[in-house]
Amino acid sequence: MSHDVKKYSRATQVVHAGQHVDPATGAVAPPIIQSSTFSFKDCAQGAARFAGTEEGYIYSRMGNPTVARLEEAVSTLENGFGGFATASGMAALNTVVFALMGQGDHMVGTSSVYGPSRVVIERDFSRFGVASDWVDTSDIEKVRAAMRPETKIVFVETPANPTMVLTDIAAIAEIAHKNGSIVLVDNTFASPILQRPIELGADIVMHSMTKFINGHSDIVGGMIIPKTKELYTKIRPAHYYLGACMDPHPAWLALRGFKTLAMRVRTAQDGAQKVAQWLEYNPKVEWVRYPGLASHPQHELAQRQMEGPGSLISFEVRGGLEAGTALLDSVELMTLAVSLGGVESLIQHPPSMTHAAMSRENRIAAGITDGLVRLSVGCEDADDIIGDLEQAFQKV
Ligand code: LCS
Repeated sequence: MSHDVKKYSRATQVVHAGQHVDPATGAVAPPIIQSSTFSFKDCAQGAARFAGTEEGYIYSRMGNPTVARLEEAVSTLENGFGGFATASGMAALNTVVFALMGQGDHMVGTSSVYGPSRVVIERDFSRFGVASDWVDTSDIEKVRAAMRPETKIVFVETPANPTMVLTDIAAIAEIAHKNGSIVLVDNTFASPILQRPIELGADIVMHSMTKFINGHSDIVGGMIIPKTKELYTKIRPAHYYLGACMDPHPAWLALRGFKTLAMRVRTAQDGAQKVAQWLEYNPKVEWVRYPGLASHPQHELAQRQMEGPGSLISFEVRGGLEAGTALLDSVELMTLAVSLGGVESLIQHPPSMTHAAMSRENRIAAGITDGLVRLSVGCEDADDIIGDLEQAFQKV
């Protein structure tokens, strides 16, 4: 039995959503049901489960009790209709496209998304007849102009990786829905603590759970949360057949990490605000992009659409690529690594790392300049992070 947890605040929901005392043992922490298959009491039951006329588990690629708790937890926070946990964030995106798009269909996407999310559509799904256009979705007129009658999905990442450009989800939903298109929002950077796209008009939310939802840089995973039963039903067979399922063990870790999502997001955000302000006053910094700064071009949208600016910052060191490299090579407390949203601060260079698969031309057009540095502020004391930046900047 599930709790009616939606009446509580978000911080309470993350602790209790998908969590119920195990009826068999009374265990407070969820059991890891590490089984690939589930027995039927007789043939009639097996047939009924396959036919969908009886609830119950069959085979873990099609559903698993531990994974189901995580799906319930994240879907509750996002206000969706169920969820599909996937082996990675990329598997979540690929499953949605595999489920809903085909020959002759068209996608409009945010030009600055996580590099591989764009490359897989442009380079790989195009081989199956899926066309796409990638525009600055913060400019509504550009989205309007890119729409075609065959546009099936408008894919928005906000805040965008790594430019921190924001897109007005409600405005996009209005344009998309008039055209009969579905809005897919990658909510990885914000997490449901700071932004709930379905409440703003999105039809499907996806996450790389590798990031904030798990929060401890120790698993890879993804999640798809549809808004409606109709979309849930369309995605379900694709999730089985693509085999993009998540295993129970990493799901259990993500469920454990999820309980502290609210406190981690808020702690990291408090630190990021201080770090961003410090960077803004640093004469060695060319520019800083953080939604919590008044200098962010969409500071007002951040305040309207999000419950906080989050903990990712992008900036450019004066002196461009060479100076940026010197900074990255000099950090001590922070770790030079890709990924984000963990308790530890991570710093990286998107043009040569996370977005290296994009052409330089597409990167520059998307605002990913050669010297851009991305910082994922973790839960360390902000003064220690600033101290680390201070000593690293001395070497620039
Ligand atoms: N969506 C966003 C916004 C991401 O940042 C990533 C990964 C993905 C989807 C894909 O998720 P994955 O398959 O890795 O779980 N972003 C990464 C990054 O910025 N650094 O390393 C991975």
